[in-house]
Amino acid sequence: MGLFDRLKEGLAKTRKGFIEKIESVLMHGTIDEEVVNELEEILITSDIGVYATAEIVNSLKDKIKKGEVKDSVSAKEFLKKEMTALLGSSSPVVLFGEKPFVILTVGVNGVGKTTTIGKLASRLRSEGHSVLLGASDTFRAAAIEQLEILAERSGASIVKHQSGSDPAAVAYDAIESAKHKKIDIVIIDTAGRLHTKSPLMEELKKVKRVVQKSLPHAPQEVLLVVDATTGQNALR
Ligand SMILES: Nc1nc2c(ncn2[C@@H]2O[C@H](COP(=O)(O)OP(=O)(O)O)[C@@H](O)[C@H]2O)c(=O)[nH]1
Ligand SMILES: [Mg+2]
Repeated sequence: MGLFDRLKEGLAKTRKGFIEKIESVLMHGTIDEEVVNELEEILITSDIGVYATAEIVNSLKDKIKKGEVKDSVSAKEFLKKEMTALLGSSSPVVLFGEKPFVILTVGVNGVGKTTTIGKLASRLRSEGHSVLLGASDTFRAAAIEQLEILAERSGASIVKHQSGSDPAAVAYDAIESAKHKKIDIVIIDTAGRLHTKSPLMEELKKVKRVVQKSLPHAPQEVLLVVDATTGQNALR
């Protein structure tokens, strides 16, 4: 096989999705120790995490021993049930403290902070909460316009200043306005920053300090947005 073909084959393997990998292992119909080991490897390499994988594999082995899982069909059924159970179900956001409940978003550039704010705002609105967005990303071009569109779509209010203005001042005004209008939740959008860029990290600290001048226990929640493809390491 030529170099190019080998490369193509290698890439095809990584391209194969998680479900496809599971299916190809279970294709043979039988389920024995070797198949279980292969499944374990897929779970680990798909970033399910060591603990969760051990839990799934151990209960799979247990089911096989008891004869409750005998073939690939019942194994697949079992895996599906087990993994859905591990994910758990979503529960409504619990708000606490004096109104408004303030959520500050942080994360590196382009990770999806603003998009996540839009989704979160829609969900909170659908749960019956009033929401105000603070456009504290005054740095990136069009960041304010992006947030405005998301506010409009989700039925949230917005507090914004001019592009390039002080993010902390926007956050302060957002909270003041929310207090005045008795709004339940404020979500502050911020400019992306790497933890290594110290002036920007200082700016984030300032946002927090200034926010606390308006509402001492705020922000009640800091939402770190990470890229899911980073895997479990993002939590370290
Ligand atoms: N594939 C994918 N793209 C996303 C997701 N969330 C956001 N994006 C895109 O990533 C880009 C940056 O998102 P944005 O929310 O502006 O990131 P921010 O800089 O952290 O605010 C945009 O083009 C989004 O459409 C996601 O979950 N999946
Ligand atoms: Mg953004």
